[in-house]
Amino acid sequence: MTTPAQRWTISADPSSLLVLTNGYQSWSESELRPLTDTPLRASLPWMIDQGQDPLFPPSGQAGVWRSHGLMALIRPDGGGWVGCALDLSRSFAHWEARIDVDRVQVSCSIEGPDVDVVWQETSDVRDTVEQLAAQLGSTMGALNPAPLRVWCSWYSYYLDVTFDIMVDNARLAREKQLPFDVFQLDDGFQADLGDWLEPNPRFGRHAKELPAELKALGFRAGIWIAPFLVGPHSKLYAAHPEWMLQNEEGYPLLFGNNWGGTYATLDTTHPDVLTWLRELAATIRSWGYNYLKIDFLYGAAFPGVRHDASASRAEAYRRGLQAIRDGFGDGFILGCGAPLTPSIGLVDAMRTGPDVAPFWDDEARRVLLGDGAAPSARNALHTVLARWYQHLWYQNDPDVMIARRERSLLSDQERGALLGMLDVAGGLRASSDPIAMLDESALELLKASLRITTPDRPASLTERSGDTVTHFTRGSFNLLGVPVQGLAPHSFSGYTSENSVPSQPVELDLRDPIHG
Ligand code: 9PG
Repeated sequence: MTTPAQRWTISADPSSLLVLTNGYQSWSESELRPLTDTPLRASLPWMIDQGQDPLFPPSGQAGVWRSHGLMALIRPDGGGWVGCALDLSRSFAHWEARIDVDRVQVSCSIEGPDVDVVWQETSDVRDTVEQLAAQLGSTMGALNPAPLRVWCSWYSYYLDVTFDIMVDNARLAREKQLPFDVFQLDDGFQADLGDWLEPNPRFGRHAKELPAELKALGFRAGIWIAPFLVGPHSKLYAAHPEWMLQNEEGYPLLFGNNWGGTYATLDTTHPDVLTWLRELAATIRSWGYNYLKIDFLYGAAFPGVRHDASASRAEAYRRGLQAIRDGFGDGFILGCGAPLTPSIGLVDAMRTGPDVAPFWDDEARRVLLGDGAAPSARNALHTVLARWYQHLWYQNDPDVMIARRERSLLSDQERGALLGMLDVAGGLRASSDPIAMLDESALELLKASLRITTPDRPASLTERSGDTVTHFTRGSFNLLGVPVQGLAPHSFSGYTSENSVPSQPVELDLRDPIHG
């Protein structure tokens, strides 16, 4: 199904160029690097399964850079070249830039039905990236609903969330007049992956009882599922092994590594699977939820043997996503762990980076094991900032602010960098902080992070204090471990601990966010 690659040769000194890459799915590393650098390549197979495209992972070789959908090369004057595919609803576009002695070989191969691709020289890479991203977004019918402010249970309570924790936090948020729109229950309420409608005794009650409590407090009810994943010990797996993506031997393919082991994924080219997904989303909607975070979506595009062997991976994925959209109707859908480009037009919002965590960096996993998709504040900033233009594809979800000082290793500067990330990315606002844990100054910081802003643009792509886009019109990030031009390590110039609000927050008029 892959057509022969298109190729271009760039006659420019490779050591003078930067490359802007876009990773495959929400968590995959995206960056702005000297072309001569070496990309990280994860050393454990499950990290590639879970954080990369196994059919087109980072090269791990000096001077060989891969990118999904869109890629740019940048000269010292800010001009350069931008490549973008123009319709990615049924195909993946695999870009590669490769140093060839004193020039650069660029290629784009399309996996799936052939599509038009542009590779364009420009005097301003920033403008051209935005123009081509806008063109792709409009061809694919990108959705642009009002951004929402979400409290999500994951980043404080993880799998130990309970019904009472949700209601207690919602009640306190109301008492303290915190401006959240949605209270979203994350992973932990379900019996197993796939057995979403059955409660986990640890949660205390059934998730269908929660929306009434949240609505009574004036919040929209949100919930998380990983709709394509199936646990190997689940009832769904036992009942329908033929619904799973298969390996070459005709058995369900088990891959990844989370929740203590591997998992299977649904084959979204199977008609009965699509009916089941549609009904799952409709059932959750009928419980009173109108905000749905769908996670680990890359499962439906994982390489394997499918019922409809003629479907490309992107096509198979989009059929599954369409079934969920059909079942959930006009409710708000947030994609996560999702192949980015085939989601455009079907999701309201998209996670555009790895998970934020209450610490700056996990150097062992990132540097020694080569996994740039690992949860950490640094990895979230790194990837989100390199995707500044993706608000043209959906509402960006740069992930949570962590305002609390307890149960967190983040410094004030690092909290400021997270606040700056939310400010420049625009889009959704989210927090998981236990409300009772927040003192006055943490509450102020949380409120500052809940202010909706318009997405910012880079001030420069050639000046950098880190291996991503760091210089924006509203301020600069220093992601390095040393001060740069008076800017402290791990900080944002628009926010410091002495100056507790962002320098130029741009507040939007929120349209009525309650639709459905
Ligand atoms: C629930 C969580 C939250 C979170 C999602 C996703 O590769 N990893 O180690 C890895 C860990 C956690 C993770 C994704 C990847 O989190 O992004 O918001 O919903 O699932 O299980």
